[in-house]
Amino acid sequence: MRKFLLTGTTALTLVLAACSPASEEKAAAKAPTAEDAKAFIAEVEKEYNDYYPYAARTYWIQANFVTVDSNALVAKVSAEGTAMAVKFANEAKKFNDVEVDFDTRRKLELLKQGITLPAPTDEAENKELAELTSELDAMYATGKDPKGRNDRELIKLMAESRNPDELLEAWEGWRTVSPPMKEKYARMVEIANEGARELGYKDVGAMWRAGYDMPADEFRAEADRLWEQVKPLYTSLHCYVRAKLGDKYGTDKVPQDGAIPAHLLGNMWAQQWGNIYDLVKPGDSDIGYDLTARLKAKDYDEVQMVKTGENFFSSLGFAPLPETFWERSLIKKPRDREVQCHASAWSIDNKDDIRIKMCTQITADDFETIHHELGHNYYQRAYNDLSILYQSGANDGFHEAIGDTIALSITPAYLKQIGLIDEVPSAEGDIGLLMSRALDKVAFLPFGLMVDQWRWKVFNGELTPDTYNSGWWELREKYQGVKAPVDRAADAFDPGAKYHIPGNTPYMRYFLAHILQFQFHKAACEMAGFKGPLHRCTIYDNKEVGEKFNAMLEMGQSRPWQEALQAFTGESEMDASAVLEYFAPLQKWLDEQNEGRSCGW
Ligand code: X8Z
Ligand code: ZN
Repeated sequence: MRKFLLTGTTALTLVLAACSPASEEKAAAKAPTAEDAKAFIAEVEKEYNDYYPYAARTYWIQANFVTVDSNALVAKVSAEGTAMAVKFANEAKKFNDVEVDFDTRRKLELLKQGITLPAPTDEAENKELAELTSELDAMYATGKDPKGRNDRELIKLMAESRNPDELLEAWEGWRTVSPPMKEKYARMVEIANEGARELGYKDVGAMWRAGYDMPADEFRAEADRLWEQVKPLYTSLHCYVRAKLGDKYGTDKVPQDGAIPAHLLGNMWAQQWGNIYDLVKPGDSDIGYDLTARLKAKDYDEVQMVKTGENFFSSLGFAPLPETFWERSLIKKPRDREVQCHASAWSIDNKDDIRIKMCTQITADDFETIHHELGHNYYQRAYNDLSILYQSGANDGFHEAIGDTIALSITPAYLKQIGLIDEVPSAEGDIGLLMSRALDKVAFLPFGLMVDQWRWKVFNGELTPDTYNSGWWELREKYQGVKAPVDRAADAFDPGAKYHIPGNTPYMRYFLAHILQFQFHKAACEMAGFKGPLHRCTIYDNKEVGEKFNAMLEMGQSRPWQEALQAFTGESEMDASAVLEYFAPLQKWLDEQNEGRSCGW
């Protein structure tokens, strides 16, 4: 999801007024008051309300038609927005010592930390930054491997092929798009860091960590704490999967005491492993259906997949998507032009003009991604009456967790209810069911964590262009136990081959979301009075749960996230216990399977 909020606007009435000699004199004569702060916020809100739809439309056009012209327009809009946001952040600082009401204080604080890539006040550098980010984004969107294949084709190959040579070729091929990004990326880091320092942060990473309603240093520890909770589960899964891959490809290719080569896990980035379920499925406990095959057998097309997602939200009591969603979304890859295929959800006018953009394929993966994206849209619509400064997730992990929470309710019972499968498999298939979920959700956790561990080191200077790539692989190995299948060339820039790096989307949100969605799911199932294992619970058709869910969504970012969490779950801390409870039967089974193996890497 692209976030426009807090990236600025062009009409700088307020700031111009504040910079005129007359008002400077006034300011010197009179300390700012609570009323001044309120007036400032009101003006900011007005400016952002004007800027937002204009910026959103420009970004939308670029993502749907990636051309030299649309890139140039985005660079301009983005420079305008950043300049505005930086000015507002600096203005907000003037009220640091003024006693103001809760909302004014919260909004002032949000203005100070809500910029993903701040620019220095120097106009030329701001322009350069905007051009760099727009170019990087387009380089990813239009990237092709030496055989002319785009990311979508290569992602499909990585999911389906079991030929290690073919997999390696695709893996290496996609990574040829990123070396030319490296220099631009390094310059981008330099400028954005300068911007962060002007705003009083050590670097951009420190600024990102400041956005969690707790001291920035505590947030780092919070992420580590959550990881420690789930690490044993991940290690068991890794051990089992490595053994199975050893059986399939040979232990010479997959040594049983080290990291797993990254091209064998069914995913271009080895971030979710669900596509190799067939290689690792528990022989005596299979799910009994293949959702991709079922979608195809039932002749689902792209739009019907989205309608099915909408139907789930409707069953919880959410109003149907507006007609304009269907008219304006991009649901199918166009044949004749370059688009940014990485899925995203948009709110164009902060009201009802919500849309998704994804090059949908008829697969179980994309069926889930549709729910993910719709979760963003329903969140955006739920908080659309709030101040524009509050139109965001309670924290960014919440925004990423909403649709995923719904997708956890895609259980066999639900699939039967909507006619996608004929029989609900018996409890004997539960280990298979859990395995399939764990391959996506548990395998993701260390990846979700390491991406921003890498970026934090890039922003604080611990990693430099010379060590960008080796630093990336050190973290991949440390957290994921995954390694590059071949030595990487000196100019390689493998992080750039992952959308969120050239796209500059912070990634810790996905790690948090993978914890939060289980916490939400568990709370929802308790609310629904469900008795039984969490992986069999679906909240489909439960209006009471839907109402409580909506109440949390309506809060947007107006309160600290701890309160939003409390409102829905009764807990005020993020906690991975629900992940452990959900996968407890699998953990037990994995430990039995792993007996005699030496796990870890
Ligand atoms: O980027 C996404 C979403 C859009 S916010 C499709 N995700 C991350 C990724 O693809 O790397 C969802 C899961 C993690
Ligand atoms: Zn998302």
